[in-house]
Amino acid sequence: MKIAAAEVIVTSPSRNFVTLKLTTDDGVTGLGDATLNGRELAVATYLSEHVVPLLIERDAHRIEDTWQYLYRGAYWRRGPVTMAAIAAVDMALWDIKGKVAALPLYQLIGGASRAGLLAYGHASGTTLESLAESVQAHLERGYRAIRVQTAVPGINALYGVAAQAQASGERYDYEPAGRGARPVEEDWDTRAYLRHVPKVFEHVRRQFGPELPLLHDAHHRLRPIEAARLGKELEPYDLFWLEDCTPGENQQGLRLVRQHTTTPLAIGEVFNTVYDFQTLITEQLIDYVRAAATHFGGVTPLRKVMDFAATYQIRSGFHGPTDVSPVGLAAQLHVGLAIHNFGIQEYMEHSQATNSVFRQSMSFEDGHLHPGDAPGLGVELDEAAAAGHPYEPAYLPVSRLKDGTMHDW
Ligand code: CS2
Ligand code: MG
Repeated sequence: MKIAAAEVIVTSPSRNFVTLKLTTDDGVTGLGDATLNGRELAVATYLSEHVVPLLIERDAHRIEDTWQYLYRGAYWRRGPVTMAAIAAVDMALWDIKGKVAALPLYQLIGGASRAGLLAYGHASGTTLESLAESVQAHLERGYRAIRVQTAVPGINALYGVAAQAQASGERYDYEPAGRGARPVEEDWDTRAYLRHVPKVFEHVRRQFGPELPLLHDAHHRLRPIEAARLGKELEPYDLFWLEDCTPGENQQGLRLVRQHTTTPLAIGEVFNTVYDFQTLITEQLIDYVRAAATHFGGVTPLRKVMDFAATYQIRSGFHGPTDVSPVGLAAQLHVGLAIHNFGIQEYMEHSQATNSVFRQSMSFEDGHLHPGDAPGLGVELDEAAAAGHPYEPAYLPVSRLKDGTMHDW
């Protein structure tokens, strides 16, 4: 079974997505997600100019060999553009293999280890009251675990707080920065943030009790000693995890954080390969692997990093924002269902427009996700609908300190 055609499809139903569609010589199709938020066209071009020509005539069954060919065969390895492109090929080949076998992907990689995947949703608010309403709305939707983000007095605009989306009746900001040729600028004040966040969790715990798993994302904004302080001050509120407390590049910095706090740590949504996790896993500096199938080279390496993590009792917490397409989400739902060391799955629901372009077999019931039992990944792309949503430039915001200094993501 040979790869006969490969097509890169860029579509923008609520936000931009890059999808690779492979077709075999006997007409089986497979989809892969190559979406890299804010750099979508770089991956689309990498795929169409440098990968698609290499795929034609290859044996569609040789997933591992194709992965190694694209990874080891390029002199300059790794990086988000390269790894998102390889991810799309890997996912599409797994999708094809599942369709040929007439089995959902999770059956090909060991079968289900659980009935469904505990998912967390994103509650946020500009005030403690609107935050509580958002938590309550998530509970009513069935969520059994909730990420909590709030506005901070002294910071004018803060990423991850869905003020506009709530006003317009949508559950989330599908594109927090909105569309445009340049990123919106937000501000940041670490001391104001550190003063406010523990009070927020005190409030939420008092109102919603001790059982509900609560999570928080610091979006890489802190220095190690600041993250250590935040983790320590959040200990009374028993967080499920504190995410991206520091930028992941400074891996030694996590040693300092770990020395001071028992709040569980999750890192890795911007990581591209197992090497980015090597120190964090072997030194047990994190508790959850945040990789996304889409930015980590696909299903094949995601399973491998989770086996590596399992030997250190580290669990999964795969990245599931709306900029991971339904195809990428499906890939990680299959992996999460099959592996033993699943932890939790992030779930930011896609918009109706996105769901009308990508038809999914997955379900969300009683706080748990399941990838469904359609063969392969279980996602179909409506190409006519996709064509009705052309690409538009869109960027995440950037943040600056009060004196104008650019701050970390
Ligand atoms: C966030 C993401 O879901 C998360 O944890 O950090 O919304 C992230 O900011 C975006 O995926 C960036 O594209
Ligand atoms: Mg995050």
